[in-house]
Amino acid sequence: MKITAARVIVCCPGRNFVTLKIETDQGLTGVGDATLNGRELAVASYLQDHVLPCLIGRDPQQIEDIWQYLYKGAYWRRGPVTMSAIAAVDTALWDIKAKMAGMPLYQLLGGRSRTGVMVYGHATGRDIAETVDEVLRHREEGYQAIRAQSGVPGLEKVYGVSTTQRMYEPADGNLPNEHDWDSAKYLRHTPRLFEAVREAVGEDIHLLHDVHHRLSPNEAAQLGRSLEPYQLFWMEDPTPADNPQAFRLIRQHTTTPLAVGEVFNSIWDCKLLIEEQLIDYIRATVTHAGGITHLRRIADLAALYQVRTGCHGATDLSPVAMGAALHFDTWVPNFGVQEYMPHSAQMLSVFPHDWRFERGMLYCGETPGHGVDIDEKLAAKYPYQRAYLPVNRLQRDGTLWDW
Ligand code: GCO
Ligand code: MG
Repeated sequence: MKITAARVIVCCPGRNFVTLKIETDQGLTGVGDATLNGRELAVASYLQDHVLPCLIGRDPQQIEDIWQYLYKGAYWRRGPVTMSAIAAVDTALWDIKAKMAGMPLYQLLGGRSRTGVMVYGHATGRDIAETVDEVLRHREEGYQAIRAQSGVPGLEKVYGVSTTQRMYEPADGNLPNEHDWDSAKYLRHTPRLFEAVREAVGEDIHLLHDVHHRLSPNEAAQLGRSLEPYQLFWMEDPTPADNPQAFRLIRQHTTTPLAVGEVFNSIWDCKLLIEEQLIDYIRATVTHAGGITHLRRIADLAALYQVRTGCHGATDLSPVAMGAALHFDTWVPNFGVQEYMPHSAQMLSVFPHDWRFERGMLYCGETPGHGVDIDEKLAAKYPYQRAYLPVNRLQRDGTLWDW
């Protein structure tokens, strides 16, 4: 069996997606997601200019060898651009292999470990009252796990809160928008938010919160402690994880569970956090962490230390990523939760898929492969549009801060 063609498709049905499609001499095709929000064309070029010429003629069944070839062979290892490109190839090859076997991907990985995938939805509001309403609306829709974010009094624009629409889209500018930040205001406000949310929603719903890398380790420890009465499922990215040792301090002071890893692209980013049991959930994804082949290694390492998965699932990961993630989640023994930020109908129309949402759970389909394709004709109607993630500055003096 041989790879006969491979194409990178960049489209913008409401937001940018980079998709790789691989074709074989036996007529089977596979797709993978390579979207790196705000830096999409870098991955498209990495694939187009450097990876695809090496793929033509190779046997698509040799997934492991191709993974090693692209990883070790480039000499320049790791990094989000490289690992997203490798991920797209890997995901497309697993799709092809599962189609060859006539099986849904989760069967090839080792079979079903659960009936469905618990997801968490996003409840966001401009203030506490709005967030409480959104949490209750999610509960009505059947969600068992809900992430709560709200505007912070005195701050113009904060992470996760859209001022104009209900759906929040992180890449919101044709040049980077500027947000403002004040850790003290946020630290005062957030326990109040969770007090109100917990009071309204009761004890049975899992509550999550994303700090988006904005606190110092000491501040993160304070926040974790002040949220303990509200029994969070997790507190996400409380401080940047560039220096994983920083989590030792947080861990010493709070039992609020921690989730980290949406920006990780390699097992080496995760290693210390997992081995020292400094986190409870690892958020690496199929798309940014080297595909199914590499994410599986991360999950297996995590399992040794009772760390569970909580794959990133924002809208900047395409429906292809969601399809692959759901097969992974259906199999992985140490599953925790899957993020679910629904794509718009327009986005979904470009990616025919067989997964479905029902009362707080996502279910992968049973069609061979990972169950997601791309409608290339439709995709061609939505050309790339430049879009950036925002930057964040301290309100006090404009110092550039973590976003
Ligand atoms: C999340 C994330 C996202 C990211 C986005 C960046 O927890 O869902 O933090 O909202 O900001 O994916 O591209
Ligand atoms: Mg996050």
